[in-house]
Amino acid sequence: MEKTLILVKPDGVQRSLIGEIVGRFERRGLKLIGMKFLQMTTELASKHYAVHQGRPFYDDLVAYITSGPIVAMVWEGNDAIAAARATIGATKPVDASPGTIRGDFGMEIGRNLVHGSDSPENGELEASLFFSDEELVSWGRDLESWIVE
Ligand code: DAT
Ligand code: MG
Repeated sequence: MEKTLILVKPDGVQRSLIGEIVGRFERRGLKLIGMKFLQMTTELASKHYAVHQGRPFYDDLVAYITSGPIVAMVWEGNDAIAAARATIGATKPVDASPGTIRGDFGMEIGRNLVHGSDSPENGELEASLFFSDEELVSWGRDLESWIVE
């Protein structure tokens, strides 16, 4: 089963959009298996954004993601990565379709509200940066058969 790490970034928390954002993944049919509220350290941010080290926007990206508390979540499902990224929308909010989180609430790439993993491998890796195995909960959802064939 695929896992995706979803972050409500500091702008999402500051703008009181936690519930709105969480609700979109929940209503989509993804299954929540881990959730916490925290402020990222520079050390955690440098691991999470390791692939972007050296890019011109890297310092601003780390400053932004560590600037206030975030909500970190792991959501599970068949095709969880693709489903979550479609719900989030394009990286640049101006290019994101209305109906997506970034398309409905965002204006700038440096304030794009949400993170979602981009591959099953990175989903596992990123989940392990934020959650221990014990913090991820395996549970049976009673309405599963109404979401998954
Ligand atoms: P995504 O968050 O859609 O997976 P990404 O992994 O390419 O996008 O980049 C991570 C974050 O870095 C992205 O959410 C915003 C920032 N970023 C990416 N490209 C950027 C750019 N050209 N200028 C400024 N910030 C950028
Ligand atoms: Mg990415």
